[in-house]
Amino acid sequence: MKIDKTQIQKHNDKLYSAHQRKVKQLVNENPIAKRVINKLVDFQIAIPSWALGTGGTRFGRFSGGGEPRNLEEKISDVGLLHCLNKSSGAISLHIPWDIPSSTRKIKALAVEHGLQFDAVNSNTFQDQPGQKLSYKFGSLQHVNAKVRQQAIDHNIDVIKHGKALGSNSITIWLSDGSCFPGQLNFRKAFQRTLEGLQEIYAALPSNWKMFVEYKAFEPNFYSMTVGDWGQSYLYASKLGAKAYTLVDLGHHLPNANIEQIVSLLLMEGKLGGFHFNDSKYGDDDLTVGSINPYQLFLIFNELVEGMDARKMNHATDLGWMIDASHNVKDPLEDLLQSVEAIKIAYAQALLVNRRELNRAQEANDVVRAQEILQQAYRTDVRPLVAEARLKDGAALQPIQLFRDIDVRKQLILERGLKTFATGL
Ligand code: PSV
Ligand code: MN
Repeated sequence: MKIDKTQIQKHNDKLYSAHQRKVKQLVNENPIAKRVINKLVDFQIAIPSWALGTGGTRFGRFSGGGEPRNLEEKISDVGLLHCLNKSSGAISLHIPWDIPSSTRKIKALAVEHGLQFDAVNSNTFQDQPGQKLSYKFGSLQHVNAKVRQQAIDHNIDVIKHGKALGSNSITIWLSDGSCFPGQLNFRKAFQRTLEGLQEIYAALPSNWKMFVEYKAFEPNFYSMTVGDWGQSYLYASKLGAKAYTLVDLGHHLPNANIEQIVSLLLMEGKLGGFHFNDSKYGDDDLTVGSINPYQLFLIFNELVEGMDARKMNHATDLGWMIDASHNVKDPLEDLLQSVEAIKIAYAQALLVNRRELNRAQEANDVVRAQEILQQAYRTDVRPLVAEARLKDGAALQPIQLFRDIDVRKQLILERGLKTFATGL
């Protein structure tokens, strides 16, 4: 299915005058509002190929119908999102779930939808049909060198797929670790993992980045071999300049100060990018901004401050990706909400009066510092985000348009009610 430009136009016409009033007011009140709009136009967030179908828990999965059945349909779904919000111009693939049958055709399809290929992801957390050796006791950390080699070869293969598609980064998330005390020699597990990562690193094309993603627990519950940002940072530092830490917001223990982690990784030039989601208890993979939007804003506040300090390009110098799972919402609506939440947090962070905040910090004026942050956070920036979409030819209210033109119904008609997307 494709959305017609006239459908977007009609939708925007209906909402235009009310929208315009709100934008004008914001621009009058905020001298930098226009600059914020331009930055929002440039800011793209990659959609994970594995989040286009209904997610599940170990207790069940309740499919919503019309899910993409193959890579072509996944790209088409991201194309729909991008058409509605002009902010989802990239897709992140997971291998082997998304191996293209024809790289040439898949590339052409992506171009047709205005999409790029963001980081490719490897998978050594599951055994694939026909796979020789099992990852039950880990992959790169495994006591058996042949298992380690199999995992290394897989990652190098993922790089090859990514290279052919025009991607320029690989995200490596290892489920390696242990479930019980005594199961693992931590030092040996770390060293074996490092050696494996070094071999993969050696296969990186010169313009590529390697993102080392950490996670506190699950599927291993006693130790994870890349369990926190410190461990990821250790690997990334030992690997070299092309290796970075990837922060998945759900991969921390409760109450972790993620914004501080982000600030310091940025300072060290070792922050690679994000997997955005939100959580209440663990790796819940909920819609980013649905549980703790203030934390998301505080993360972006550190990002804007830290990236500006290093003169980085906000749009292109870090990997911006969503990693979520939708058990009860329509996946496409959830992704539209996710992208919106990220852009809202980014816009609010851009509005923070940095000079004043710095002055308040240097004067130990705690109250003033909080006022400055919350002044930005409590500004309703949604009209600015909508204006950026409008400028780019997208919809003023993407979810409303998605519902008005019955996108899901169309997808069910095209693909059927009982379809199954690969992923978790
Ligand atoms: C692991 O929980 C993770 O966050 C990694 O990024 C994986 O690649 C992804 O989820 C798989 O769903
Ligand atoms: Mn992740």
